[in-house]
Amino acid sequence: MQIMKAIHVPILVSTIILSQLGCKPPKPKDAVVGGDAASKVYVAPGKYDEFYNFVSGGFNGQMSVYGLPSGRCLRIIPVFSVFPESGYGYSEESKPMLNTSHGFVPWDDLHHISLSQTNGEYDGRWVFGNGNNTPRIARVDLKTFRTAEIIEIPNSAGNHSSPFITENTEYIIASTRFSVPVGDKTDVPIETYKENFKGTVSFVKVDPATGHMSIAFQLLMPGVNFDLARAGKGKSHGWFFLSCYNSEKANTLLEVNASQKDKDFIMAINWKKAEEYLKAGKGKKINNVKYAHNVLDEKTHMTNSEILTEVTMLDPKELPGIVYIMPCPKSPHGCDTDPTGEYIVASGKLAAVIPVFSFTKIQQAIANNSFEGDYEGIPVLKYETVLHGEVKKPGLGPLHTEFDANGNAYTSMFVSSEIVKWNVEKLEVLDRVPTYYSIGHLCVPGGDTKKPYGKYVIAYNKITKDRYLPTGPELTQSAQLYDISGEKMKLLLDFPTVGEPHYANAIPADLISKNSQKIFKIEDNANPNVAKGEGQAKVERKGNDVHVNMTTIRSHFVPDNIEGIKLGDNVYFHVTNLEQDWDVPHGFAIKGANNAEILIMPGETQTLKWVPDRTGVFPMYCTDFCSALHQEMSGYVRVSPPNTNVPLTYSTGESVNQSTNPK
Ligand code: RUQ
Ligand code: CUA
Repeated sequence: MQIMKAIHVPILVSTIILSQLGCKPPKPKDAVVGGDAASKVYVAPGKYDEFYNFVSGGFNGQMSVYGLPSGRCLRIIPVFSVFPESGYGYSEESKPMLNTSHGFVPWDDLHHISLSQTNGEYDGRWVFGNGNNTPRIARVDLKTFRTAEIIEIPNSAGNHSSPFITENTEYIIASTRFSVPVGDKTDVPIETYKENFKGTVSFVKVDPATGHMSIAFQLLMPGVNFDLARAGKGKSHGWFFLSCYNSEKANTLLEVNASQKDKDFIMAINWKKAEEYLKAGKGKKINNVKYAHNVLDEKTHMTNSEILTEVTMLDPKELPGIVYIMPCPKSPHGCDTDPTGEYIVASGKLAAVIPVFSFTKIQQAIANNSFEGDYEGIPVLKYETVLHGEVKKPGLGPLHTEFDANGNAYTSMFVSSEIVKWNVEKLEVLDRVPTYYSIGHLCVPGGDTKKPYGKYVIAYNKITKDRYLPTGPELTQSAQLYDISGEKMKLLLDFPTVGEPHYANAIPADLISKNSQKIFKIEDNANPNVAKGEGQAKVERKGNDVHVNMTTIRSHFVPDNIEGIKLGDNVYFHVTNLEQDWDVPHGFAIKGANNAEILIMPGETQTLKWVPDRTGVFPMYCTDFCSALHQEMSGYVRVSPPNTNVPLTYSTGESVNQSTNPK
């Protein structure tokens, strides 16, 4: 999140600016918390939280899951980043998930998440996240809380405006932050930005049965910067609204040069119309692209990665009726549609008002051809004709808006460090509360759907300063929970978060907990190297590769003594966890492996590749405290010189087995 350097000193600067605006700056850190706050967030031992809060991790490339109202961290889900805790991105099965057209990219910047929806409400099946840097979208399966699929987005550079979901999860929509040269000629002078640089908006289809993603089509857009978006809902279902800045098309010093005009754009996209053109064969096949598509196979627990080479492009300049432009004050960031689908709220980072557009008026203006001109061949609607109205004096630096079920909106104000509650219909400010400090995103449970659950708003703050015990130069990121059940918002709780949270969703716990998978059935395990019982454990040599099909059960490995490995071998430990009880993982680690240990869930097979770099005897052990005799869960592997005649043998207890391919 970068706006201007100066606003990173929030109190000082906002005091100055706010005194001009007549709003009050946040009070110092010990602002009053209501006397009943503790009981409102207290979840007694053994009791459950009411909501799961899925929070993006920003620069850590992960998602984290909190219980609400307690703010307890329940899990970190690795998505775009390797995760030593589980071996995600290290095990042979999971490595291909992080494959891209640039090769293995084990990190990213995850900003926004979207829970899957049916009829505009959360259905608890999947949660999607964006990779901001190497443009990617991930799908996490909420049965297992695991990343099940990642698709790369071609013709995109910086997948910030993503992933936005339509009301039946028909599409996940992803737009490029940076416009770049698109097409055959990409090696062009940067100063030819205005002629050669283009933006794209990608419509990623989601298979309703499996969740599998594929790029249905892309729209070729003017070379601006796309920022944030929301799909229409209810009456505006079939439309999509997208904020963009840099309508100046600057390619240097954007801080100044992209803030010249007093209006940038919200784009309104009629995706049903785009679908018609696509059906009518108006799309152009583009074959100079390369993008990875990685899917986890639930039966083998392995990820398959393929590189795709084609997308279909629609050009709205030539295909009228797909895209319209609405002028919008000053570098809009958040673009949010209210639960009815009638209102589109645009938050201009540098604007003094919050404009609210009306879907009905947009439709009328289009029908009446009420355009003020065009921008690169795309019709521009007149601001006044599509405006429902403006929220006056909302605060400073509006970023994002969420909604409750009673017609109210909650907008985060980065510069004035507050949440402002206002009525969507009347555009009246109703309440404001300080946040500590410099709020970015905010989340109301269901606040981006047709049926918000309300109850709370959570602030995800950029600056922590004096809220927690100091931890050196780097402080924890902070979320804050407010009660919104009454007229006035009330601060209940601060809780630390992981990474740098951007957007988050919160969903009633029972929509997910009832489907939570407890084990993988061992009889369904189709991993090619599974050992479904200790009798199937074996060690085999294939040239320089040695495959150890190993089992774990409390509290031993089979085999636990292996000899005959040679220096120069690649050793693959395919470890199957034979347990069939909930919450009994085993881990596997071997001395000298320059890789993570791996954690294997009941019924699962995971593979650690080890390339020994010296001869000797190497202990291996279980890394997860699984039983009273966990410390005994260990074994030895002997490595000999390349020309050794030590035969390849393996054993557990007394009986020693000769490998079937001892050479
Ligand atoms: S953007 S605040 Cu990606 Cu607002 Cu984070
Ligand atoms: Cu298995 Cu510890």
